[in-house]
Amino acid sequence: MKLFCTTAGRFVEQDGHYYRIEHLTWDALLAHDDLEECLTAVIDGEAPRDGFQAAELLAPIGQQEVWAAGVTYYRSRGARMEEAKDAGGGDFYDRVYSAERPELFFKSTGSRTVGSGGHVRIRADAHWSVPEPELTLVVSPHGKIIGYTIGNDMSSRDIEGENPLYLPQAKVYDGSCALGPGILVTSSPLPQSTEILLEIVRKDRIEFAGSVALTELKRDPKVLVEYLFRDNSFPNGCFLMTGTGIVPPSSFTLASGDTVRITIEPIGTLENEVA
Ligand code: DO4
Ligand code: MG
Repeated sequence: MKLFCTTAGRFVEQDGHYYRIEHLTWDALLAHDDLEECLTAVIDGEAPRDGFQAAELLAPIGQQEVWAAGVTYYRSRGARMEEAKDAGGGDFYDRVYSAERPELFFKSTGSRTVGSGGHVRIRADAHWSVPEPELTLVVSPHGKIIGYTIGNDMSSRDIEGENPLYLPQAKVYDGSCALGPGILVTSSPLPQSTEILLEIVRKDRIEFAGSVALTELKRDPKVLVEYLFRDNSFPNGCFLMTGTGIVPPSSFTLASGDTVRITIEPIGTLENEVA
């Protein structure tokens, strides 16, 4: 079962049929620990509705905050150590990779987040920018994982590499986050064999492609959520990106007009052009 936010309203997809949700707001939906049961009850006896195909997708976010975990894959650890070595910060990334406490940082709000089909942005004062394709947890106000979506943690690597204390500027700016296409509603963990695929298309050519499987994710999603909820409340629930395991070579930087395509089956594909 999937949940979508569109210009024509909120839709549940089940077995290829789309049902419109009339009475519950997005925030009210994501407050349900038993979202799957709630949606099953909402569509029970309802007829499928037209309108989904013609509508534009919106980011599946209301008042939730977006947080992110970092250095959760070996590939990210290595890339970060390299980018920060001249600033003397490389060691921090090595240490956080193996520490008990994970790196967690604030990433975005709804206003800075775009949905599939929207434009992500690169900072005007950055000269080395990359997408970060990340499995993203949808978490209820009680800290329960109620679904999954795809996230793009757009990052300015030259800014974070100059000094790790610049991380918030490298990570949080208008259009720095994409979520979508919708939410796969399930409380079951995704299989370890699940793959994250990234394609960056430039002028109709694949400029970079990479993939990683969830077996490479060093941290248990439930433990990441447990750390995030320590002494922190999320009255509307939240999104938690789980980190990137795909990093393009250091010679690569995104350019305006590039298309970033991230696929995680069974969630779908998040596709965004760089403004
Ligand atoms: O510590 C820097 C950011 C790490 C990150 O965003 C990632 O590993 O995905
Ligand atoms: Mg990241």
